[in-house]
Amino acid sequence: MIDKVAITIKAGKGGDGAVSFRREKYVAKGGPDGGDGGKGGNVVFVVDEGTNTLLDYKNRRKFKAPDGDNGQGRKFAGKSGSDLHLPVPRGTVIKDTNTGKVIHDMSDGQPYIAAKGGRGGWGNTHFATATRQAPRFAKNGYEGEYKELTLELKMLADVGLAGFPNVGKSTLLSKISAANPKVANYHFTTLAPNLGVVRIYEKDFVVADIPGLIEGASEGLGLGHDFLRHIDRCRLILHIFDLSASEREDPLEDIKKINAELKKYSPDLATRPQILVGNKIDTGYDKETLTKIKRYASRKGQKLFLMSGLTGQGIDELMRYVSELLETLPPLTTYESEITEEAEIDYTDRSVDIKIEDGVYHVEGEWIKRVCGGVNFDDRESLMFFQRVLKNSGVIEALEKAGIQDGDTVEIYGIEFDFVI
Ligand SMILES: Nc1nc2c(ncn2[C@@H]2O[C@H](COP(=O)(O)OP(=O)(O)OP(=O)(O)O)[C@@H](O)[C@H]2O)c(=O)[nH]1
Ligand SMILES: [Mg+2]
Repeated sequence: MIDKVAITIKAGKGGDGAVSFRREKYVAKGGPDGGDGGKGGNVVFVVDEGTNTLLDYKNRRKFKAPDGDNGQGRKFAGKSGSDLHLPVPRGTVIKDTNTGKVIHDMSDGQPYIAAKGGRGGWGNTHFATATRQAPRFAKNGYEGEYKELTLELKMLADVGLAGFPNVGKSTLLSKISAANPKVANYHFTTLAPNLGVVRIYEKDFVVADIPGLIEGASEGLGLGHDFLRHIDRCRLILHIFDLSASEREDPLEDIKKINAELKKYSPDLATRPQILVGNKIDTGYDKETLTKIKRYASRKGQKLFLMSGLTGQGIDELMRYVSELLETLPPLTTYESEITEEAEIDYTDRSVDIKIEDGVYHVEGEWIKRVCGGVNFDDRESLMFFQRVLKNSGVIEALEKAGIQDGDTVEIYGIEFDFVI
C-alpha cells in the first residue's frame, strides 16, 4: 500500500537571453535585437478525484518541469516551459522531507504550485544605452526551485471504521454505500482503505474502511498501524467488534486492545468521538458479555449499537444516529501550513556584507546573489557590466571602506577577481 512517499521536484530553469544584432541591407551592424529567455515551468500539484492512493509515485520519484527556451534574434522571446502537473488524491498532505513540516494540505481541491519556475534572462536589447549601443551580453535564465517533499495521504472521511480483522468492517461499508470493497472470511482482506458515501435524509457523509488492526500493530504486527493516518482527520470512529465472539474469546478485551492501539498511534485519535458497534448478532451472543460491554460503554460515555452485516438488522438505526451526531461534531481536520512564506526579498535594499578572510574580501547580500545568478561570466562584456553594477550600487565604495587595496582579491558568490583601482 502506497500512501506515503518521498519525492524530489524541480521547476524549470528560465531560458537565457539572446545576444543578437539586427541585420539590414547596407548596414554593417544594426541595433541589438536579442530576445528574452522564456520562463521555466512550475511544478503544480492537482487533485485527481479518481484516485485513492499514491501508487503513481511508487516507481518514479524525481520530477522536473521543462526549462524555458532561450531567446532568439529579432526580439523573439523564448517559449516558456509548460507547467508539470502532478495528480494526487484529495487529502494528500505535502510535507518538507527534511523538517517534517506541513507545506500544504490538498484537501480543498485547488491546484498548488510547489516549485516556481525560474525567470527568463533578458536579451541584449535591454542593455542598450546611449553610450553602449552594441551590448554583447545578455542575462542567463534563473534556476527553477528545487524541493524535497514527502506526500502523505490522509483521506477525507467523516467516519472511520476501526476494529480487528474479519469483524465485518468492509461488509458494513458495502451495505451502507455504493462502495464495493472485497469481503472475505480471512484476515487482512482489506489491504488499502476504501471510501464510501452514505446518504441519509438527503445528507451525505463519507465513511472510510481501513485494514484490520491487531494488538501490537504499533510495533509493526499485522499490517502495522500506519494506515491509521487515513482516519486521522475523521470526525467520528465506528469501533466495530465481533459480539458473537466467533473467532476471538472476549469481545470486551478486544475493544480495550483496539483502543490501546489507537492511543499508541495518536492520543488525539483515542479521544475522538467513538461509537461501539457489536456486529454478527445473527449468530447469537453471550448475554453476560453484552452486560459487561454495556457497563464499559456507559462508563466511557460511549453509545453502543448492535447490528448484523449479514441480515442488515440494526444498520439503519445506526446510520441515522451517525448522521445526526455528525451535525453536532466539528468539521474535518485540515492541516495548516507550518512554513512561513519566505519573506519577500527586498531588492531595493542594496546593502551588502563584507567579510575579510585570509586577505580575501567576501561580498554577500541577497540582492547581489540574484545579480550573480543572472550574469554570464564567460563573457567579457557581461563582466564589465557586472563591474559597473558594483560601482553604481555602492559595492566598490563599501569595499574601499572595508580597507581594500589595489591587487587584493574579491569573492562574490563564487566569482573571484582582483581589485583594480
Ligand atoms: N454471520 C455474520 N457474518 C458476517 C457479518 N458481517 C460480516 N460477516 C462475515 O465476516 C467475514 C469478514 O467480513 P469483512 O467485511 O471482510 O471483514 P473486515 O472487518 O473488513 O476484515 P478485514 O478487511 O480482513 O479486516 C466475511 O466472511 C463476512 O461475510 C455478520 O453480521 N454476520
Ligand atoms: Mg475489510
